[in-house]
Amino acid sequence: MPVRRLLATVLVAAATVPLAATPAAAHGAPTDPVSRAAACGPEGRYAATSACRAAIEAGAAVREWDNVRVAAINGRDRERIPDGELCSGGLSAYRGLDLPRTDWPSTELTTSATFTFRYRTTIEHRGTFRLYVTKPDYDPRKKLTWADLESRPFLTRTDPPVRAGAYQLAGRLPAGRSGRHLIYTIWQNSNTPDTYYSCSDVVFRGAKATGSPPKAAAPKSAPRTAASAPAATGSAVAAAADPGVPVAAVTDLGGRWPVLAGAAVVVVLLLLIGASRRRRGAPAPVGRQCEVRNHRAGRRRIW
Ligand SMILES: [Cu+2]
Repeated sequence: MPVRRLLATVLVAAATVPLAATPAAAHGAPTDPVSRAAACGPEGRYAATSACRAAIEAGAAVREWDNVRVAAINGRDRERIPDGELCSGGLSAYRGLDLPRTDWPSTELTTSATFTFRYRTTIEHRGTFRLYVTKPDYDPRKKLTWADLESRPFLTRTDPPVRAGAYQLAGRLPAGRSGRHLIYTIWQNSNTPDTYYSCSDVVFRGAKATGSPPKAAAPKSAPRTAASAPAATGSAVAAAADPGVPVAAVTDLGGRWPVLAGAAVVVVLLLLIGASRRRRGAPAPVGRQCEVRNHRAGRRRIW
């Protein structure tokens, strides 16, 4: 029925408007193997662990789990990021991520196995990912230094594909590791001045003859940003105003159905515009003000 189709089209279009108009949330972090910032994020499943609680107490702005970001590094990571502060990118707002602990949320991996790393993105950027692994004698009880990492990345990918809200970095896990290690991910943007730093704690197991796939040591967290809530609300509104309902109801009302259908559309649009304005009215957190400046051109929300 044309009216249903029209209503559905208008509602879907209206539901997407507030998302497109919302300022960009942030940028990204590894979610598989899960990074400390993503694991401890407010909606991550690990926020209640001792490690995350200690990190937040020491200072870890994990509400912005995807914003461990430093401008103007230009590839001079080892000169600019001090030893002992690798996981925070040297940012005092994230210093809790540098805590030397043996109980950070970790992901179990199989040495030498093929693996697709996932780096969740809230704004896509162009750039190169470099992944480093700790040397075989790594000691998680000490703060991470550059000397703890292999000097060369075991994986490098430039502008990898994005699927399901995450960059997909297909590759192979490092060989010759066992037990607790750390994968250090550097994402150097090429279309912004920024570089992102992330620590993912992992536990390596030896390769199995059966070739069973790697398993996570704990339930995997797919951290959601605040963006998930408005998106869900938008869908809920669209579902509640399912065009099938008003159209069926008004068939008994003679020629008044176009008026009622029009009124329903107007009401839904007003609700959505109101919600959008309320969101825009909220003051941007400090970390996001510079980000909005940096990302005015390339802003695109993908989930
Ligand atoms: Cu960004």
